[in-house]
Amino acid sequence: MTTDDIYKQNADEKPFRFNDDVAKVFPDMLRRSIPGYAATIEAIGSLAARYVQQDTNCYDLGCSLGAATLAMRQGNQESGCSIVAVDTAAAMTRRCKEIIAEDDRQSGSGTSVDVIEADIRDVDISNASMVVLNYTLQFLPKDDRDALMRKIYDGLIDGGLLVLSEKVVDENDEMEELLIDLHHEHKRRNDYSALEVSRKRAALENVLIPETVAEHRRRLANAGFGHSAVWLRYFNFVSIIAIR
Ligand code: GEK
Repeated sequence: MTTDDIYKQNADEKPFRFNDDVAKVFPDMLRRSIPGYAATIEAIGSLAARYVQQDTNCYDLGCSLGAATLAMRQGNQESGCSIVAVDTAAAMTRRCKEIIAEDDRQSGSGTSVDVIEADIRDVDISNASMVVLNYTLQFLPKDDRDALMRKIYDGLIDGGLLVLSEKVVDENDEMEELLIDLHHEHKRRNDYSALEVSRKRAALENVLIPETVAEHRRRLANAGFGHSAVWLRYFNFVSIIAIR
């Protein structure tokens, strides 16, 4: 796995972009930066085994290098299913296609995967039994999030599952400061220097826009989901499931 040293090198203060440099180090970046990332990927596999239905579609929205796609593919027990993996960054979809092709050769899975370079706001979602938004919604302008959630709800079949993982913000300033501090300490334990942590934080300003857990749950309810549950929380990172 190539080590993420982007903010060791990069002092130019440009906003964060999902480019080739990021794609190259991405698995290492997510593993060291997002507390609970490995747990979300593992759970996506377990959830696919329970919720994917025969002859339906699964969607990995903001797929990056396809970690959640591969987990769904490995977890799925049903026949006639297709996974649609979507990302707007060409650097990500290019590498993701290679990773899926390698998995095709090794796993011989019957679940087809279509990797598409597109904006998730523009893709059709239909006949879906599982939709994953693993740390992606946070990169969409806030005003576009309600419409995307309604589109997902409308595209899910009865009993279909949404997994929504996000960085969140706390309503209480003191708690928020503590959670950010704990997250930064976690990153330093994972061998990022204080300077790298602060450069990355600045680069993500206005690029990653977190909301509160209450805002997410309200949006899910407004879209039509009768109930949503937080199944994972690690500092200021959460993963929520909702069933249509
Ligand atoms: C994983 N889910 O490994 N349309 C499509 N893709 C987008 C959009 C958009 N409008 N906005 C951002 N992205 C992955 C990790 S990373 C999380 C997801 C992170 C894409 C963006 O190009 C990037 O690849 C991904 O969403 C977010 O489980 O970097 O913190």
